[in-house]
Amino acid sequence: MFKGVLFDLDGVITDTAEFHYRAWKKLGDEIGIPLDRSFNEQLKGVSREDSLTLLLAHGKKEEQFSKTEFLELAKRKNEYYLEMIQSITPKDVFPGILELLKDLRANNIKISLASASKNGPFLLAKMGLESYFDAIADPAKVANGKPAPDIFLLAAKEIGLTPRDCIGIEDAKAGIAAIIASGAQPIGVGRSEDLGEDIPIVPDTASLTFDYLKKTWQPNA
Ligand code: UVW
Repeated sequence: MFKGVLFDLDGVITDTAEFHYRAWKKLGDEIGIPLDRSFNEQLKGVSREDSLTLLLAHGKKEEQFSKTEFLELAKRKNEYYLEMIQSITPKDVFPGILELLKDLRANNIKISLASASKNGPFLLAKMGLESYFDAIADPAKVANGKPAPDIFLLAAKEIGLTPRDCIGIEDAKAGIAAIIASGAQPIGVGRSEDLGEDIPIVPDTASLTFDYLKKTWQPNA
């Protein structure tokens, strides 16, 4: 039986993935790099700075901004995003997530946050979910962002477990790659076309029940 669950946040616990998209789109429009939802798939789960690097490369404008301007653009995007997430409340927690967190706690399964977002603690507080989490891995402490495994390795370590004893839950391609690289067992939320044909996928979080997690767990994997 698994001993821990490592949660991504954006797009798994609540719909912040949509706010990230809108904030990047607003910034992109301002600097002449239109972005659509298909390109946005590449930014999902990826850190703010790495997302901006991808966006500038997408618009072939990587040479156009100095380091200072790059940091200003990243800050501007975060300001747009922060404005959008002020209104988040416990009502915005995705269906099934609160029940899953409660069931995991009732069964002594450790819970850790493995999000690339520096806004993770703020969002968990807004949704009233802080007390369910045994740990929040600090993305500032890891050298490499998703798809590297670092944040999942740290999230497992913070709850005193090895990733092999954990399930990781993600809605993004880079995140699934990071879970697999860490040695944890992945569950994807979304479409197999986006996330991979060879892993357990649920179409939405309502299907993420404790029973489903137990069913997908492969003891000797
Ligand atoms: C991500 O976009 C993942 O991070 P942040 O919320 O820190 O910008």
